[in-house]
Amino acid sequence: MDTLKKKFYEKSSALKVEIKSLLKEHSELMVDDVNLGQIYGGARDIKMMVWETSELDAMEGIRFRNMSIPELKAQLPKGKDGKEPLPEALFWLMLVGEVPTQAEADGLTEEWRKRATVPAHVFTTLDALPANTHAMTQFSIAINAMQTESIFAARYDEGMPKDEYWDATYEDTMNLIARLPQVAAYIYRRTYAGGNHIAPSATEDWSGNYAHMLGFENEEFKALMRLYLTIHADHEGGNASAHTTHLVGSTLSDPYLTFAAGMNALAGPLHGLANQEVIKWIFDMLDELGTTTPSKEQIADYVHATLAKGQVVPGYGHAVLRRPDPRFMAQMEFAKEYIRHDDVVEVVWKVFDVVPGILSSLGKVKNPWPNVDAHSGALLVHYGLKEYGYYTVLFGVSRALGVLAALCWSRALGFPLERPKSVTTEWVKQFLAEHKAKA
Ligand code: NMX
Ligand code: MLT
Repeated sequence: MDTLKKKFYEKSSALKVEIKSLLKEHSELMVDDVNLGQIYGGARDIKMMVWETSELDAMEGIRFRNMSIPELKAQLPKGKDGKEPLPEALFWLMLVGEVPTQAEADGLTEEWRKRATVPAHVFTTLDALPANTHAMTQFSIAINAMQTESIFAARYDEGMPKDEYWDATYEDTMNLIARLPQVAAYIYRRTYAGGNHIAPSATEDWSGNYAHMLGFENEEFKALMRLYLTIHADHEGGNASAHTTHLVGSTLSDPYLTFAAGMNALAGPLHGLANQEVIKWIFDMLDELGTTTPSKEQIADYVHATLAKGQVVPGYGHAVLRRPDPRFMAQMEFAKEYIRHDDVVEVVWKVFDVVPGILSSLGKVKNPWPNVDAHSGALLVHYGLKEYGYYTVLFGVSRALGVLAALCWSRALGFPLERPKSVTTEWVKQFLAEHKAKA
C-alpha cells in the first residue's frame, strides 16, 4: 500500500471509531434551527453534512484543513517556480490533514504520472461531438466516458464488502485526477487549436503538464496554473459542485459518475461558469465603449445598465462570504507580482473599485464584494488563454481535488445515503395555521 493510502486508511479508521462513539452519546443534540426563509431560500447556513477537507468562514474565507490561502502559499511544497504551491501538496493535505514534505508531494506527482493513461475511447467519444459543444459539456461527457475504468463499479459488481469501499474509491480518485489534465487539454486543443494535440510531458508536475498540453510553455503561466489549481480546489461542502458530488456519491455511484454530476453543477452561471461570464461581460463592455481603458465613470454606467436589464454583475456576490474573497485577493497579488501592466487586469481592478458601492446601494445584495471568478479570466487572457468558453474546465480540474478527497472521506467514514426532507407550500400553510392557533 502506498504511503498516502496507508496514512489515509489509518486516519480515517481512527476518525470512524471516534465519530461512532460521539454519536452514541450525542446524536440527539441540537446543532441548528431552521426557519421558513431558509427552506425557501436555498438552505443557506443550515448545517446538514460533514465535510472534512475544508471549511468556509464568511469573513475570513476558505481554510483547507485549517490553513488559509496565505498559509498554503507559505507552507506547502512548491513547484519549480519556487513560489506557488503544488496542488498535489494540497490534495495530500486535504486527504490526510498533514502538510507533505517536498519529497512526498513530488512522489504524488510521479504516482499521478504513472496513472495518467486515458483510454482511447474517451478521445473517440469527444471527437464525435460537434466542435461547438460547450467545453463543460465535453468535460462532463468525457468523465462519464472514462467510467468504463471504474474500479469501484467493477468491484461493487463482484460483491465488494462495505469496508472496502474506501479502497476502491481511493483508487478511482487517484486515476481520475491523474487523467483529468490530458482530457481537459484535449478538449481545449480540439475546440480551439484545430485538433493539434500535444503529448504529455514526462518531467512536468501535474499543473505544468496541464499547461504544456494546453500549449502554454511560459513558466509564469505554469506558476499561475499551480496557484489557480490550488485555490479553486475546495470551498467546504455546501457549494453546488461539492454538494452535488456529495449527494450523488452517497448513492454509491462510482467516483466517475459522481464527479461528472458535480461538474454539471459547476457549469451553471451562478456557480463556476461565472468565470467565463465575467470576462465576456468585460469584453462586451470594452467593445461597447470602444476602449480598453475605460474610466470608473464609464464602468459605473455599464454596471447600472447591466442591472437595469435585470442581470447580475458576474463575479460579485456570494452565498456565504461577506468580504472580498481571499481567492480574488491571491490572484490580485499574483498579478501585482508578475504583471507590470495589462489593460484587462487594470479593468478588473477598476471594477473592484466601482461595483461594491453600487451593489451595496441596491440594499438587497448581501455581499457586494468580488468572488474568485472576478479575477481569474484577466490573468488567463494576459498569458494568451483568451477562449473564455473554456475557463470553467480549469475550475473543474481543480475542484476534482477537493470533492474527490472528500468523497474518499465519505466512503471511509461510511456516510449513508443523503435524503433530506422536503415540504409543500400546502404543508407550510397548515404549519402556519397551527402555529397561529397555538400563539
Ligand atoms: N449582481 C446583481 N445582483 C446580485 C448580485 C450581483 N452580483 N449578487 C446578488 N444579487 C441579488 C440577487 O440576485 C438577489 O436578488 P433578488 O432578491 O432580486 O432575487 C439579491 O441580490 C439577494 O441575493 P444574495 O442573498 O445576496 O445572494 P445569493 O446568496 O442568493 O446568491 C450568488 C449568491 C453568487 C448566486 C449571487 O451573488 C450572484 O448571482 N452573483 C453573480 C454570479 C457569480 O458571480 N457567481 C459565482 C459565485 C462563485 N462561484 O464560483 O461559484
Ligand atoms: C465555490 O468555490 O464553490 C464558490 O465560491 C461557491 C460557494 O462556495 O458557494
